[in-house]
Amino acid sequence: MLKQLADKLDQAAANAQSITQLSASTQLSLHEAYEVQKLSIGLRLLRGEKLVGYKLGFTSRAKMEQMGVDDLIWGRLTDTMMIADGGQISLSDYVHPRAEPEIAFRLKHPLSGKVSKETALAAIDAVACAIEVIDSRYQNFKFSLSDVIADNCSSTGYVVGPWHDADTQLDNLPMVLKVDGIEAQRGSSMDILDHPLNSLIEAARCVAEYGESLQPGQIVLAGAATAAVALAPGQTISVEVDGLASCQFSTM
Ligand code: OOG
Repeated sequence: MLKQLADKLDQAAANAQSITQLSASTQLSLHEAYEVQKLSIGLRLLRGEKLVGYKLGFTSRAKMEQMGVDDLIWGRLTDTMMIADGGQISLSDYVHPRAEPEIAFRLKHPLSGKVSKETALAAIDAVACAIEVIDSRYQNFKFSLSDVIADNCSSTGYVVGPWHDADTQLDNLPMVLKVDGIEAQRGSSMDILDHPLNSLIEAARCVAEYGESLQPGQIVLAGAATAAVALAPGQTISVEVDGLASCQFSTM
């Protein structure tokens, strides 16, 4: 049964077609929802995609309020989800995409389970500003917690800006998402679990609950600092974070 749900979500993502929420007909526990996510991403890996990291979701109040959900969630990132900084995406590949301003970590040491701030800091290779493109496979971008977990937490694409040294300070940095150069959302790195490093610590703990670990070379997206912005064709979306080089992409 979980395999069928994984197939359904994989097909919906591959064909950019929305489906009815799984919760309309099936009550999944959170554990089962993570199993569906794993099976569904497993299909992508079987087709040759590579696991390149993880993302956290609902790490800020703004996102929890926008989506009416209040629990931390995590999903998987694959290589084909990467959008080049300055690149262009075609909205025909998406159902109803939205963009969010984020912070990305690249790791140089493995991390798994309960780790201290010092251990997490020592595992960071580099940090960057990032934009996540989320796209729910569910009609009207509406879901329950188990629905969104099964749907890989709406992960679809991400842009990472130029990398900076691991010791770049990330306390309370203003973060702005612009559409065509005009501010659309403003937040602070502090809006992400009080500090984005806490997202990395949470990511290590969350994946370990499911027998996985963060690996050297992998990327972790810390979660959006603000609500997400719906995309339309012909836009340029940029994210500016004080002290970090910015990144952007455009839509067609
Ligand atoms: C779920 C993904 C949330 C974030 O950064 O909070 C997320 C969604 O809103 O569709 O990526």
